[in-house]
Amino acid sequence: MIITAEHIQSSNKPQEIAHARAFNFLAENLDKKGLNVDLLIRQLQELQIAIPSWALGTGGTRFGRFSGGGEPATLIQKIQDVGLLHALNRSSNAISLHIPWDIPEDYDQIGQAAAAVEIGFDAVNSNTFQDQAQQKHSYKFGSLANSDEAARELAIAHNIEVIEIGKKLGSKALTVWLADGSSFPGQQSFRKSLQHTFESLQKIYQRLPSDWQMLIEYKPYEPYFYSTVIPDWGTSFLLANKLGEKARTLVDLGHHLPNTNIEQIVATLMTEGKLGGFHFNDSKYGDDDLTVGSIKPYQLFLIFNELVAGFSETKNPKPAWMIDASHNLKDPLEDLLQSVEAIKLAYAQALIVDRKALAYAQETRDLAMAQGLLQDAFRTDLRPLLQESVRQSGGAISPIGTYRELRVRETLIRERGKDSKSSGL
Ligand code: AOS
Ligand code: ZN
Ligand code: ZN
Ligand code: ZN
Repeated sequence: MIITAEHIQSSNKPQEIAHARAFNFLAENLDKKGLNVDLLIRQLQELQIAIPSWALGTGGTRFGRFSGGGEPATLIQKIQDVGLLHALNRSSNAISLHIPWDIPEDYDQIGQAAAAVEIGFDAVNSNTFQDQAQQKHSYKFGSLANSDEAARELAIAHNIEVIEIGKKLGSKALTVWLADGSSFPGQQSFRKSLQHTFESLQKIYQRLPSDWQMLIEYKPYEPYFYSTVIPDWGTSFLLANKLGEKARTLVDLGHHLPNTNIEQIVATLMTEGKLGGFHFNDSKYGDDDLTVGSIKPYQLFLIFNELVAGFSETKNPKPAWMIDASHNLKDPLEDLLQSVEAIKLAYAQALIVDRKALAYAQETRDLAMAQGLLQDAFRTDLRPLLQESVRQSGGAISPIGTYRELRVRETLIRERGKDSKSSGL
């Protein structure tokens, strides 16, 4: 299934008059506030969010899995699915692969499939949280942190192999998430496991090309429930600092204990130039991996508020923008369209914050004004601006509407079958 420019145009056509009315009204108001609408549109167009290969199929819980059908069963099909998203929203021009779930067989063929739908390859993810068939040493008690040197060496070799795969695809980053940890007090030495983790990461870091980054995730619990070796941003930051310039922290929004102030973490990391990337998702309780913006859109806005401030006030390089989600109930492609839209809306809201007035309110300790300035931006309905930016890029005014109108899922089920199964968790 391919979505063409003609498909998009004919789907946009009946919406154009109403859209133009809403956009012009908004643009006039933004203009009156002294905002440059054309610049906002360009900034929105430039924000591209990578799609995780593992979120294109139906996720499961430990209780069951209910596929919606038409899942991409091969890497090429996953690339094509991201191509469908990108054709609709012009905002998802890259895929993030997980190895060994997505090992390419024929690199030329994979490269061509990606080029055909105008997408590239974002960070490659290593997987040392599962044992593969015939694996010599188990990761049951850890990978880079394992007390067994042979298991550590295997995990190091795997990460180096992932870098090699990424190099052939044009990726520029390796994301490391470790499940390593313990479920019972006394099970392992905190200090030894952290030291092993550092030394293992160092060996991987030595093999990182000069224009690559190593992105280090943190997570307080799960799959183990007493400790993890990299439980929080502080530990990730510590490792990144010790490793060197190319290592940075990756913030997965679901990897925090309840009520953690994530926007403050973002601000601190940016000040130190160590914010490497994001795994966007949303959650109510833990690593729920729900649609971005579905539970805490204000938090998402506050995070973007720090990001936008950090872009001009710190030297932090542009972070890698990725989604990390799991779809148990919704159509994965619809869910991803909603997630990308939520991210871009939060970005747009942060872009219209009156930063001069906010700085003045902070200096003069005008608390009501400071809060009001943020909420004024958050409560401005910027959807027509986002729609206009996508429309001008050749995308759909209502991506999900067009997706449904074109009967994309039905077509994918027809092409791939009801029971096709995507690799992943
Ligand atoms: C796991 O909780 C992390 O979020 C990782 O990013 C992981 O690699 C990804 O979720 C795929 O399972
Ligand atoms: Zn993640
Ligand atoms: Zn996670
Ligand atoms: Zn998650």
